[in-house]
Amino acid sequence: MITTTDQSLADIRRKVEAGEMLSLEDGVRLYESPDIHTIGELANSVRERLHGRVAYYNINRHINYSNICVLRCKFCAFYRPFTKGDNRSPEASFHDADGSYHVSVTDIVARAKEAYERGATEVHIVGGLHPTLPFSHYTDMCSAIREACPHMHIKAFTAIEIIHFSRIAKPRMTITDVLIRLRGAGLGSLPGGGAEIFDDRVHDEAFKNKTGEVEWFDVHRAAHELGIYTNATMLYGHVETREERIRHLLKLRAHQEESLRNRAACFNCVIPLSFIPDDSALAHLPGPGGLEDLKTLAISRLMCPNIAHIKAFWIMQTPKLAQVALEFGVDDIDGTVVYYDITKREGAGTTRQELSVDQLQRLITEARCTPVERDTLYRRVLRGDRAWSIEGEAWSVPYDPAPGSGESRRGSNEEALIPLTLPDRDSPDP
Ligand code: V47
Repeated sequence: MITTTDQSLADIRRKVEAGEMLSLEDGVRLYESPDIHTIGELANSVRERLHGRVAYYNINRHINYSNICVLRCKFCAFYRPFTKGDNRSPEASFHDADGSYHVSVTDIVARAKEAYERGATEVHIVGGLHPTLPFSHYTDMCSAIREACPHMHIKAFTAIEIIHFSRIAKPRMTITDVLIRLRGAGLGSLPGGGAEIFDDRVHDEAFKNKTGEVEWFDVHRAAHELGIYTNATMLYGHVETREERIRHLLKLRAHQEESLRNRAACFNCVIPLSFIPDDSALAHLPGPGGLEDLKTLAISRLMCPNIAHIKAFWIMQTPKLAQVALEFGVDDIDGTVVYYDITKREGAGTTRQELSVDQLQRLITEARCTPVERDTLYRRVLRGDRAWSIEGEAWSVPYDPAPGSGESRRGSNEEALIPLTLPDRDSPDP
């Protein structure tokens, strides 16, 4: 039997092997240990118990509808303030000299449709808290995408946006009613953003004006009660301590326990987001190094064994580190993405950040894992040259891969493709 190099981790190993939950103190000790090999081995044992050597990716498209935001989060380099008196029509997209931009519903639908026609299964939509757009703007956005892309999963709006919608709706709406309305318009699930670190001190220091932990959980609780699956993030490597990260993960684990026991849906995955300081008000901080990234991903796996998936978002952790992380507890590296505005490692310039399916599959196979294309809810995608479907579903979606695009290359499951049928517009949303 392999013994730990860091003998002080022996009791944690015993707990992990027995499937026991780790404590706050265990989590802090894991962080303090220099024995990255043992931490990785333990995280990998949980990952293999849940998923074997399968590693997931998806064909998706991120769309950021606007960076205009009433908040001023210190870690964020994405937002631009609203210009008072700006009453341009939401029907016109613009990109101003100060970097602020807005994408109209028509243009969002065009982007989603382009991705859908090339085989994307998911669109991931988030943006800033815009002070003047009405709630109907967001329901219209979802229903227009649903109409144009009947089987595309719409994963949209962080908990913070959902709270914003409940406040701007006239008359004000409950979180549950906002979610019901959005689901009726085509929303499939919620992304995990806006969680940052669940701690009052960190909140006051880094994102004071943002609604905090209680409201974030209110939204995810309401979603889970309605049967809407959600994700959960943790933004690490800025002003928080390691202990505060562990407390954050424990809060996610406790919420998941409740959701698994009492609610119709739960968290699909945890996504630890590595802080990128560039151009933010915290640009003087160094940000987390690669080893800290790896430890955080592995420790997230160990602290939250009741949340099925741990995602390394390659945009933030980089493709190479996401690949290494596949041997340290991670089982998902997100998808093709194509455009991403919230963080840019390359600094100013293009927001195009894309991995092709070939590149995603290669990252996974080089890590000795089996690539599996998933949809947003981690169902297997059955993909052929010209159509994709979801395991267990009676419909399939034709697509036309265009050379050079992220969605252009075939997935790994093409041999399992079911016979092509035209999409049935009356079938339930994905
Ligand atoms: O909420 C903002 C973070 C989040 C920075 O659910 C930053 O599948 C690093 O939530 N450095 C949005 N992070 C992204 C997000 C996400 C991403 C990928 C997949 C999913 C999912 C969700 O990005 C924000 C904030 O926590 N963020 N600024 C920054 N400078």
